[in-house]
Amino acid sequence: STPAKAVKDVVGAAVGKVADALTTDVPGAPGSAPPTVEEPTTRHDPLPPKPEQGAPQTRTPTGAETGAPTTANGQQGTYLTTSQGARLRDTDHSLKAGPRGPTLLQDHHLREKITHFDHERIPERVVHARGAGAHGVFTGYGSATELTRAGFLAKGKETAVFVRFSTVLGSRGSADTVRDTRGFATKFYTDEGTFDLVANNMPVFFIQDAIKFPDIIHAGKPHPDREIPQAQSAHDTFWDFVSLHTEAQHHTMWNMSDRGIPRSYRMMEGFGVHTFRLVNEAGETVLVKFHWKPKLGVHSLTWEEAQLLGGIDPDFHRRDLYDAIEAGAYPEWELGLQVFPDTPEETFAGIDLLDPTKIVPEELAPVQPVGRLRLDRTPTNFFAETEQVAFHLGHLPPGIDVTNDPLLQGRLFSYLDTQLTRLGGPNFSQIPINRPHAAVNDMLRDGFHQHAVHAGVAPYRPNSLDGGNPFPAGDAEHAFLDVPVTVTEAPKVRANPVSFDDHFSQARLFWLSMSPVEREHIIRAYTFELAKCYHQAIKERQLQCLANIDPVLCAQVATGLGLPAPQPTIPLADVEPSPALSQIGREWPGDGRTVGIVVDPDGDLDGVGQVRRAVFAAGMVPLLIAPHGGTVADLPVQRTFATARSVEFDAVLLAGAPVPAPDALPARDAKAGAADSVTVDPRVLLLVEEAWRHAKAIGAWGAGGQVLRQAGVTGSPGVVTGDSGAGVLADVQQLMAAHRTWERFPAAVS
Ligand code: HDD
Repeated sequence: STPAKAVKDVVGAAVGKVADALTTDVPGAPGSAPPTVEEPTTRHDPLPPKPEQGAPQTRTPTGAETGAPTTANGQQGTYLTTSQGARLRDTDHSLKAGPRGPTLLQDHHLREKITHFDHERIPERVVHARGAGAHGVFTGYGSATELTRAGFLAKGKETAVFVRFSTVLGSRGSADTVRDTRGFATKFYTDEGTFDLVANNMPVFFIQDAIKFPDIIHAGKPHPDREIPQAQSAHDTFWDFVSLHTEAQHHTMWNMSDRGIPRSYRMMEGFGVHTFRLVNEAGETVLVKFHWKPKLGVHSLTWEEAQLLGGIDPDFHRRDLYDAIEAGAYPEWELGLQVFPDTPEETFAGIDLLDPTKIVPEELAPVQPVGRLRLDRTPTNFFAETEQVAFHLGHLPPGIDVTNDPLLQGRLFSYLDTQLTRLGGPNFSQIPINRPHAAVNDMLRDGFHQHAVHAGVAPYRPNSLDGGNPFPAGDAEHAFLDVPVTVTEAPKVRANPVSFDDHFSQARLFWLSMSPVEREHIIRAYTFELAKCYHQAIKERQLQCLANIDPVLCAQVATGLGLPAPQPTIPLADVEPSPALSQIGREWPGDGRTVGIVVDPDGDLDGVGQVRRAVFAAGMVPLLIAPHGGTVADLPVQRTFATARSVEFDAVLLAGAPVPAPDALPARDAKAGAADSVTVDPRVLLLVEEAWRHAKAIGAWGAGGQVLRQAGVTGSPGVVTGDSGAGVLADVQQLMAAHRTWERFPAAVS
């Protein structure tokens, strides 16, 4: 044969081998064994992102649209591909030297898949690692236009926002309901540049100078030797620090109050903490503090609920936020300002506005609403949005400037710095969630993860080669204005102003502003946390701090710890309480609240159907709890006696007295005095007992009354009975407006 024919034969044989391999080795290919599990085979495009959930506007740092296909969900086309777009026929088997042979290094798909997986995690945030985010819209009222040139506060102006709520101490996988401060960080994508309001749900901070931030966080984080406890302040190092470093006492008091265990992210206030400076078109300035006021009011869990939820539903706050938004119960807040004259002293009513451990009571400086925030979209992808969002106090639009608060000054350094490690370099503002919606033309170039294709040759100023671009803007073009505040000539010192020495008066103000039941909760929280400490000296030192705040508080906690109550070492501050600090005594809308409805298959199922519709109509979420899943008389069952726990519900309704299901826990005898002969499923009894203990509204009609009797709660405040579900629900709704039936809690102090 000719040489040409020989080559053809070899190629032909090789092609034949490839063809054999394709027909014998590929699962699902003709001739191979049928797959044991049936996969869907109809080909279709990837699921689109949730409605209207594309990435934020895609712009290059030069402000131009990228024109690239949207990769918001990173998935295009029907077929599985490599990261380079080559279609793949198999991703379940590595390329091996025979079915039983070693894996070949040349398997580029295997290496790409595993290498990418190995690098999926980025460092979690050094604080605020655990969080949940949502998109929304901010609408200005126009009431602040005389105070600031910031355009997003103009009347009717709508600005896209992303908000991330968080705990502070815990790691990414920690529980939501721990006792801790909550972060409330808002990114306003304004036309004039991004504004980040990096707030907390408490208006004060542990320290007055940012140089102490590593200290307080080292003390609050788990002990360095055993790395326990997770996401807790109830341990020695935390109390060691705050008892030695008494400026932390005011913030600690907030943490020990019900504010430390919010019912929901939707029911928290937010505070910018620091005093900021606003500047208007005329160049006039005022000092302000930012406040977020939730439409639903400020509400908390009880400590026992928080603890149970840590095990039963560690994602409670996340779930609550997403469920509410997806159910259309969009959380809302008003942004408000406390406004102070910009005087050289930077004080108001004797309170140092640069001291972040101090509030200005709302009774002295009312919070003036300037706009409304509504969260109406959950993220499409947690990592891309919630994890990669990067906040920074230096992200300021024209019209808002900083003050000399030494905590704020240090934060201005820390937030940019931390993103360099966390997000892998200086180009994190190009990540979709961080991209400004204002045009960007910044002369920053190159660096890791540079996504922009910059045009031009002269990223410097002045230049003649790029026609002088980019040009500096002036007042007419709404440039950012560094307010020309006079800096007093003074020697360099490492020292605080004398006014920063007052560490106890406002902790006392907070304590005195609480209702009896809120004080009781504070006492219990201190007692719990200090009882968890091992070192006697730390408990004694913290009791000394409490003595300087209030003798009653100190005595109660000392009793709980079995220690003597010390005498104050300073005169008790003579302060006026601030009723605005109390969470109790008003009525609030019930949007998105959950109502657990216990269904007895032999009970009033028509009534259950009506009540369920009425709960929906009231903007709340009915969850049917039945002995088994599926449906009961065509009603969908969301929880079973095995999966339901009272902590999930804001109120419990009983439409019957279900007898123990086959999988029930061992029952105990009915309470003395309960005349009913029927035994109720013990899990339903537990549900009612816990709901009662947590001061929640409970309602029953028909045979449901038997459950109340067996639980021993009939006639108790906040427990209603009636002939019809509709009537009972109306009463329960009324009770829910006050959040809890407060009189059920014992109040040791008044
Ligand atoms: Fe901070 C994150 C709020 C003081 C350093 N902080 C962070 C977040 C919130 C706050 C809500 C989470 C942002 C997000 O969701 O990504 N921090 C506050 C408030 C403070 C405060 C209200 C006092 C008034 N923080 C503070 C100080 C420092 C930091 C004094 C450092 C000197 N904070 C950081 C940080 C974090 C952070 C290390 C961690 C992750 C991040 O920034 O992006 O830079």
